[in-house]
Amino acid sequence: IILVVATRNKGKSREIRNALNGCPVDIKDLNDFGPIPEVEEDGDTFDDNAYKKAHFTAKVLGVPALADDSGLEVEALGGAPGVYSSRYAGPGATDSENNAKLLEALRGRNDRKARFVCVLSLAVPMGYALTYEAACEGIILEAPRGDGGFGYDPLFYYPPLKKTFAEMTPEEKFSVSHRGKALKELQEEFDKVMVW
Ligand code: ITT
Repeated sequence: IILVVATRNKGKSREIRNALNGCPVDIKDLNDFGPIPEVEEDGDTFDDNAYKKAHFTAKVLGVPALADDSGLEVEALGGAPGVYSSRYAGPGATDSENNAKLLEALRGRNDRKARFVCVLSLAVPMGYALTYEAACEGIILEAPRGDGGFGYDPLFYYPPLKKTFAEMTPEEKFSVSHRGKALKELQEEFDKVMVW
């Protein structure tokens, strides 16, 4: 069976591939295919966008697709950047531009609570989609720490492990992150319905 991870984000794709490593499915992502139409991520919620990406990809490629829509919600910024996390500093922004913009937005603020949210949507061609959602709470630091992970990881400090996501090993991040938790829910359901 082929499962396409409906993403072009290499950090996400790596984490999802690692998690599904034991499943006997042939995992691909959008970078493994030639040019295919882009889905417009214009939903107001992670849920809407995850569903759109999964459905669109399953339909266009004719194979099951797993989409991840995720982002960072900062309490003092009213939940921003939220669904705009990947383009917080503008269309095509790099991770470091987004991180710089976040530090600027929080400059001088003491309330630095934030949470990462991940919604996974699993769709088959012409079928319904299953959805899994999870979050992880932390604090936005005043300067980056660590060089693992991707996106906002160097700024996201997770108090229980006293590390940023970028200072964790991939296994540590998986055990506590929004994506790790959502993937575990998905895997439990796989285990109930699939006979490998
Ligand atoms: P695809 O739509 O192709 O999957 P994308 O990066 O545009 O890629 P999203 O719209 O879901 O995906 O945006 C997610 C953004 O949220 C991502 O680019 C990061 O900036 C941030 N993000 C999500 N999960 C993260 C994580 O585990 N660590 C750090 N940043 C994360």
